[in-house]
Amino acid sequence: MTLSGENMRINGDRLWESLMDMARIGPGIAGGNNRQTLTDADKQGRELFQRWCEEAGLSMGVDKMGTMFMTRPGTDPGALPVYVGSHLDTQPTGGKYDGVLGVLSGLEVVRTLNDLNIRTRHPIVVTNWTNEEGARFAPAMMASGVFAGAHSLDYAYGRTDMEGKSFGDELKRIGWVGGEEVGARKMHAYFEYHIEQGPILEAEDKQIGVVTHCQGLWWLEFTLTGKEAHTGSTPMAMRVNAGLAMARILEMVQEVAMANQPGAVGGVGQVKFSPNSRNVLPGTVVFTVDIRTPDQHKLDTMRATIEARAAEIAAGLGVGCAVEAVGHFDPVTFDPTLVGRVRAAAEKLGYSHMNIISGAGHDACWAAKMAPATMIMCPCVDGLSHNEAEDISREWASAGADVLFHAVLETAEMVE
Ligand code: HGY
Ligand code: MN
Ligand code: MN
Repeated sequence: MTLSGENMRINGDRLWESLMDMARIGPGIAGGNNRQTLTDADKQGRELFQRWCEEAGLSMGVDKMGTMFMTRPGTDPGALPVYVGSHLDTQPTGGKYDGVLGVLSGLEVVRTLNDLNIRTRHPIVVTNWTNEEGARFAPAMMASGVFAGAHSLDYAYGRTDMEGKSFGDELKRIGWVGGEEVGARKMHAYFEYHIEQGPILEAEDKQIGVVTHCQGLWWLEFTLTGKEAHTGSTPMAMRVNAGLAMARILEMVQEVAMANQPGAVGGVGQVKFSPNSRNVLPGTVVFTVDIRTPDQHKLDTMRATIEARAAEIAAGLGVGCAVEAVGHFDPVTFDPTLVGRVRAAAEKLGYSHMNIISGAGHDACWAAKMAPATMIMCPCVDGLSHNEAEDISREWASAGADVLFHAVLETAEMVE
């Protein structure tokens, strides 16, 4: 078979089959997945991925955050590897493709190189980052954050889930504490292929998102302290109502996000009332405000405004208010050379494409601190993600993986 550019395509059926096989591990209750980080399901998913990679001739390295690095050797032992990664962990009510598409498409790139008997000067490393989602242990993109030096290993190990279990203990429990120092690896380049998780590509009828930037993020964890009291017999004037304070703060977050349009978002996905009894006014209310925007100035002023106004709201109700930033990264600009290669690959392959800013956070955002990095996106149905109904077409999956293949091959340098 002549190896000319546009003829080289990945095996879409094989990729789809791998996606469906992985989706059987940690099934959700409505067709998606619940394969949260460091659970037994995550352990099973890791073992399956490891087996597939070893069948494809890759050798495994694991670091102290449990991130899996699966290496295909290059011809030049002195050449830094091209990394192709994403994550296998999911939200509790996650979809089958968020993260998984990028990891298994990286494996498909290697499988296709093997099929075509292509050697590359740079090694290629397919990567599964631990705890991208941050659902069980905040922050999101935790392992790639430690890799980039944004968090210490001790900080990460000490993070606890809703049941008080620590990240470090759970990583040990599933047997995935690796020996490599986190961040010791050096990268020539990093690629991440991911579903858009938003409505733009589908609405614009584009097959490929050429990701130029990723919006920045703050996760602000508020702890409001009220007074536990009977919801029936406590007069309204006597209440120290942390639940009411939370509601007013949520309304204010919505207002601040809307005041910073276009391009800003703000909301809350998780609230914990204690003691969480129907007829007890909460003693404490803990919730995380998630704000994002591609604009650095807006990101910082939104945070300052929200924290100041939340303190006023709480004080007006006599409620204690403490806030801790439990997640953050500034807006990211991806590497123009790699972005150009993604665009050129889409054009060479005849796929429709457009520039896009990533709404969701990704491990690529931290990888970009360590090496030239960029992303490729495919559409998802109705822009839906972080929902078990998340869906993509086989054609979308394959088109993005083809672009990934060509961009990675160009960067890793095919050896004639
Ligand atoms: O929060 C995010 O953007 C990612 O899905 N972890
Ligand atoms: Mn993801
Ligand atoms: Mn996600």
